[in-house]
Amino acid sequence: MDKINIEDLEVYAYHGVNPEEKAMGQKFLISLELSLDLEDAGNSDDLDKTVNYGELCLAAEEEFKKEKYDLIESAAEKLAQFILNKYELVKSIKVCIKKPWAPIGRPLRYASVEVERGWHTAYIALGSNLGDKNSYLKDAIDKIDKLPGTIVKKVSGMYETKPVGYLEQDNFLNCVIEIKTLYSPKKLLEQLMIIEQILKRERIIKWGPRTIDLDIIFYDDMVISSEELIVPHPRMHERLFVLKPLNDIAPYLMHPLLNKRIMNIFEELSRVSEL
Ligand code: PH2
Ligand code: MG
Ligand code: MG
Repeated sequence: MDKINIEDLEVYAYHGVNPEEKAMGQKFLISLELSLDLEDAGNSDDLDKTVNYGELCLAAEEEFKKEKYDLIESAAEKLAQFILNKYELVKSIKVCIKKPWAPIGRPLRYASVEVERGWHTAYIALGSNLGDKNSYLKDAIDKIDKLPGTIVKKVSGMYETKPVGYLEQDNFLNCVIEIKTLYSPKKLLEQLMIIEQILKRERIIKWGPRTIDLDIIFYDDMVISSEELIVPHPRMHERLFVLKPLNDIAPYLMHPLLNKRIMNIFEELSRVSEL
């Protein structure tokens, strides 16, 4: 991917654990590596098709001085999020913060941190079979879109489906959304669980009635097998209530473990079962 680099932009700011650092301030050096596609800008010679590095430096400096953090980790994290949110063209960014006057009582060239952050694409399956199902789904989508650093890009149709697994319960309403997010898989899961709590999800019976269920189906083409989270969702390929809405918005998407496209997995399962 193409890059725009800023090296060692000098900014006077007030980050530090020691009270003197917050009172007196000190010099910081900010380096930025933006990953974005520069081909259109290069061929058209049009500043609107790229990021103006002059404006970028001024905006980064203003953002960096806005707060006083204890840690340069926090300053780097916030700066990365700020730039990714401000410049739509930027796919990912490395932020390096150097502290050449770090007050450790020993001479050093600098202490520094570097973080790399970027946009990810995730698919979330939503289901509801209690109360006003339609408005639970709409509310959940709205709350996901309002999460910081998260944008709902596509929403499938809403499908009424028969319960799968535990059968003695009302029909479900299901849909799938595509999002762009800055959250890691673990943080995204945490945020989705908070939204489930806000929408009064109670976990009583496994696979039983729920006002809202939010499941991460895919996260980029990542394969995750941790205790809290399994991605791709381990049962998605057996469930028409996921595949049908997913096929609306991402028919050509590849399942990274089955090595098949959604349209083919959907078609094969449709032939042997009904929604
Ligand atoms: N979710 C389940 C179990 N069974 N059946 C349908 N039709 N829709 C669901 O969303 C669903 C289900 C566990 O999450
Ligand atoms: Mg589920
Ligand atoms: Mg769930």
